[in-house]
Amino acid sequence: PRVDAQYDWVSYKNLNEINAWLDQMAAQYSSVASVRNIGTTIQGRPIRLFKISKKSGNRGIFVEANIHAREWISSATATYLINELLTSTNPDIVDISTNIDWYIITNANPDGFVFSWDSNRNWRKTRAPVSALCFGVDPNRNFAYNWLTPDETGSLGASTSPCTDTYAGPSPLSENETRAIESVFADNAGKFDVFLSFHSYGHYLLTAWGHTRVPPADNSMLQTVGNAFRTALQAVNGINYAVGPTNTVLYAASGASPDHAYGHHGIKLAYTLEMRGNGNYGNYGFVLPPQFIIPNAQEVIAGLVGLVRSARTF
Ligand code: ING
Ligand code: ZN
Repeated sequence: PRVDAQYDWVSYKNLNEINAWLDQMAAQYSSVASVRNIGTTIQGRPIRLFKISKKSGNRGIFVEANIHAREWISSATATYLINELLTSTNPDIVDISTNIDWYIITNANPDGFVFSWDSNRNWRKTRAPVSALCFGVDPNRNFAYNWLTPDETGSLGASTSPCTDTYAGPSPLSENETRAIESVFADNAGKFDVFLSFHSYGHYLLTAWGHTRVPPADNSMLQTVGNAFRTALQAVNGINYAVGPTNTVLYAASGASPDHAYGHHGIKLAYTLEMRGNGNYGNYGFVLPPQFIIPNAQEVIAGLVGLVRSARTF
């Protein structure tokens, strides 16, 4: 099958367009790429994992994007990354696509994403009915490792109130979306050296921990590898990402996926990327104009090349 000439990174694509494109790419590159369902949302939509493996025996990088519905740049960057990994002839990209297996969830929260297109552009959570009047669990507060655990200052960074934007859910991994991601960790134990959670916005590369201010055991490695990402990203368009532990650099948050990847599954190089949406390049927040999709993706991918290069020294 021919890749749809309509698909580009000039405009944001809706869920149907993204899914059709993932199908086309998996078909066109079927010797190295595949897409499969890892779960189903409460509204019946598939949660999909795109996998790229060009060589047997590779270790892997796991990317989760758009777990927060309104952060559209995160899935646009994930599809751009897939396209680069499958089509680029740049030696740095060929290296990371050939010698690393990539597991990429472009849309970790499909129900919320559709709601953000059709009803409320500022929607963050899932669309699970959670009380008489409210919808949505914050999937990035629903992971199991130190779920709903306060930090040293007493800050939870999550809520027990169903109507708030950081509602942690009734129990750890209560949601289909978080269980789907958990199944990828569980089914591929020992496979991943790096876990990346794509968000916007703020120009941050955030490390463990979110749930405590105590630095993680691997803090110096996380910082060194993160600084390599920052340097490589900044070289492209000049943006300067801040690198450091989530709780001290940004804010307290328990039940987020990187804490779970690191604390529960032992994936040391677990990071949150907060991409464009503020600063010198315009204070757009979550509604980043589409002409910034390509520059954002290009600088993030350059950052990832730097991150991989540094990670290989450990
Ligand atoms: N920011 C992240 C959030 O979930 C974060 C920040 C990352 C918190 C990792 C905890 C752990 O709130 C956005 N923009 O969603
Ligand atoms: Zn987010």
